[in-house]
Amino acid sequence: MIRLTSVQLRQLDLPLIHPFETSFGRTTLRRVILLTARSGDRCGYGECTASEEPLYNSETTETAWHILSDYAIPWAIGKTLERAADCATLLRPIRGNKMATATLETALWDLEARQREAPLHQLIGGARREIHCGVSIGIQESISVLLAVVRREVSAGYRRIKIKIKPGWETEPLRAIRSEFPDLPLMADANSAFRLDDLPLLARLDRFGLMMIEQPLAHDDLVDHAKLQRQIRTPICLDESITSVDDARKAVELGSCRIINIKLGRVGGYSEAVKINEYCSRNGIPLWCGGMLESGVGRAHNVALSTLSGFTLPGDVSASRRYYEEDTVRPPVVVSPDGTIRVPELPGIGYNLDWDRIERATVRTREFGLSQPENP
Ligand code: OSB
Ligand code: MG
Repeated sequence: MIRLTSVQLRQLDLPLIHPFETSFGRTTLRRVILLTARSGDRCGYGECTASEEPLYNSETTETAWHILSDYAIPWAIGKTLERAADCATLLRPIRGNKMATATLETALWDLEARQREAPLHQLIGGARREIHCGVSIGIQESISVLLAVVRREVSAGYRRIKIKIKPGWETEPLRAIRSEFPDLPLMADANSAFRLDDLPLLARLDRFGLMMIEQPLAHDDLVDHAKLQRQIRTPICLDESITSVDDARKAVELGSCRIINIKLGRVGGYSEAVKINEYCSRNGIPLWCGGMLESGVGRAHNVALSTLSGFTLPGDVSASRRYYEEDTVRPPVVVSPDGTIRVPELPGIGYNLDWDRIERATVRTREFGLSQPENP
């Protein structure tokens, strides 16, 4: 039983070690929301994966703060939930804004696992004790810098390399990596930067033997992706386009993709992620866990998610120190030399929060309790 007695929101400003560049922009500082949900003497933690700007999807850190503060938290506080899984039902009337609602949903799953003194992977029905890790490499200033980064990540043991592409930064970077690493598991993520008119160019990427091309076309499109998939050999993986199990089913029925990545925030949390896992396992669609440059708490949730049976491909779950000098959890998330993360067996997400680090990164805080008026 979860009776939500108080919630704390904190915004943390966390500088990235290196700027991260995609087809839609450059990130130098992550503004993340850390949510603490309390029931009696237990707490659970969630991290909001919305970006600073509405470029990956329509949400931002600021819109998530608003939706959490003015809707999701006031609706949930004081309520008694049988299980964390009931949170999704409670928040269902909120349209869109899934990264906001997932912040609370994932915190409640962590809380329920801690109440049961069980690791979160067990509560969600995970099947792995070790997960396979890949890396996502942003757009670089030159091919030689890109090659240096790829060499470093390959020597660190990562099991697949993904590079970000955009029009004008696709063929040459992929050709350069392929000629040095003919057998490397390699893929490319366009973050919606191409159009169906680019079909000839995208079809020519087939020769690089990519594991997949991620989200080449519009964030909200399934039809053109299906047309494209019929014309290219490289499997399409959808990211932005899949926000629910219904989206996944429609994409699979239309032939819009052969692979799906799941991000907890994008689909609204564990309840929906578990449904997508079941649907995709039944239909032979491989899954992997995507990333949104999470700090420790979000990364720990990604580790738990990656234990689900359908997550058969290496995900974008990498070591904290690729992005952050200091992580928000202790010990930080580390990757072994063979490119794996051992799934922690401690209760909940299985990592301890580093409150000293969190305090120093906090730029605003808001508390919600039973005694407070609903909308102060
Ligand atoms: O599309 O997968 C993406 C980062 C920010 C926004 C979108 C994406 C990404 C990544 C980073 O690829 C993955 C990671 O967290 O390592
Ligand atoms: Mg992506």
